Amino acid sequence: MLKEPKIVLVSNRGSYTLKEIDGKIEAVPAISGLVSAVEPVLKEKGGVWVAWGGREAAAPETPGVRLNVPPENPAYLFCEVPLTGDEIRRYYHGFTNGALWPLCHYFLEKCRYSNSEWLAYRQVNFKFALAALAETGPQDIVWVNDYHLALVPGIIRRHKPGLKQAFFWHIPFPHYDLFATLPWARAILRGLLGSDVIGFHLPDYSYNFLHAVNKLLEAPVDYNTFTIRWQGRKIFTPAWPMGIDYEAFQKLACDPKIRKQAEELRRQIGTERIALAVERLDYTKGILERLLAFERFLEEAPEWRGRVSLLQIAVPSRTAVPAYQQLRSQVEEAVGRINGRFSEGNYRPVHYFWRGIPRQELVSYYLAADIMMVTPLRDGLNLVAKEYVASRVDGTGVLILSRFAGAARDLKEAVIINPYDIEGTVVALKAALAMPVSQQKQRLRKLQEQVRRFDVRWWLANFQRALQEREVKEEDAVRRHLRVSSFSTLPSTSFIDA
Ligand code: GDG
Repeated sequence: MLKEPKIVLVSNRGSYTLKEIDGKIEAVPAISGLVSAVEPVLKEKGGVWVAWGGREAAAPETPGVRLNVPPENPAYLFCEVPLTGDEIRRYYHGFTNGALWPLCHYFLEKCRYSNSEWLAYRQVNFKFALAALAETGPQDIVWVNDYHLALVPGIIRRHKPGLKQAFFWHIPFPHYDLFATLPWARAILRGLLGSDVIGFHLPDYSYNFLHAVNKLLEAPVDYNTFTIRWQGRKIFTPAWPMGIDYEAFQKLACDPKIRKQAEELRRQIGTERIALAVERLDYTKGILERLLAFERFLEEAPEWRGRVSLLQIAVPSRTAVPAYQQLRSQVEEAVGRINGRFSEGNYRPVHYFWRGIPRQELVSYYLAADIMMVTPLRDGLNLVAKEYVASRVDGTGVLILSRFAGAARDLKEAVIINPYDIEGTVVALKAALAMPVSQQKQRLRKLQEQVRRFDVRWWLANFQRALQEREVKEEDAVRRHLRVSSFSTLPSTSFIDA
């Protein structure tokens, strides 16, 4: 009997951060949208997660650790790709966060194109691909995630041409004009085309990708079926916005302990209304623009002074990259200025935290917030917006959402704003504060329906189906070729229950 194919998940960071304490490796669970989305699948089905553990290796040839995780109840293998300090600097802080990230978010002026960083990106992609290949049997499925590892599918395809591969690009894919500024744009595209399925959050990102492939590689593309013909293969580039575990957020939001925490938080803040913002401290997230809008709002609406606070959680991120250090100073200066101008007695207009908080606590923040401000200048999707919607079990609350967040395409009942338009954001904030409960409930019902329907299971099932369909076609071809009469000896590709 043939075994069920194993999933080999490949991503820059994985489900664990590794720490060496007194010569012993300790695996600390990592927090990210990707972990919450895909770890349950690996826990259920087993498999391998190939990722950098977040620590610095002494030498390029340092072997990575292989750990059965979760430690208390092992279900899958965590396979570390060790990176040296120099690789971290040039591949991670350099090419991925100093070139690809700003480019894909339309911050061309922040892009630094360096040949040495590109070479490190290539070298590290090789490392990941080789680590994945070492774990992969001929029937297994490789699933690569995100822009850090765009070259991995191409490398794997060269070594094992028959392997089934999926890729998901979590950030925007920019317009061709912008993407073409990258000196290595063609190599990135060729790398991605090693995959059979390349998923994006939005049709616009797929179109941009198809357009770039067509113009830069002169490959035939079909905008109607989201397909590319490349080296004798047909590649599918669908738009599947990532979902969240809706039920899990609802369950947490009903937990009496978390509800009590939310009440406590409201009591501590002490204002009649609370607006909340939660994100990594990143220049794409529009934190500074939001603070400017809040400041303008307090200037224009003195009747709200003392009655509404903004709770800003800024999770430290990419702290070694100068643009992030600069942003932190600007944000903290703005917070200081606003609080200096408008604090009175116990009233503090902005409560600012430069730290991450545990997930359960995060849900208590969602519960405490009358208004959620998700106002990025550009964002591939944005899971926080969906998490807020899912957590509002009493049906109230207002989501203010940037039109430049991918999530705005489906979350139409949110109050949609342009974060570059400070005055417009002030108007939206006033409207949110004045919105009757009946209208809040009406909007939230529709939002919740959307987030519930297109949840993380829907997202994962799409990949399963796409890879299965491809296999059915291949099975047909194999049958015709070998003239065998039964499918029973051919493997199935199920990797998650739909
Ligand atoms: C990239 C794309 C795309 C945040 N703060 C805390 C915390 N979080 C969790 C949230 C959410 C996740 O991190 C953040 O996801 P986002 O989607 O909001 O943003 P990015 O980190 O930029 O993610 C983005 C995403 O990939 C998925 O494809 O949507 O567009 O940029 O799940 O809950 N979690 C905890 N404490 C925090 O302080 N526990």
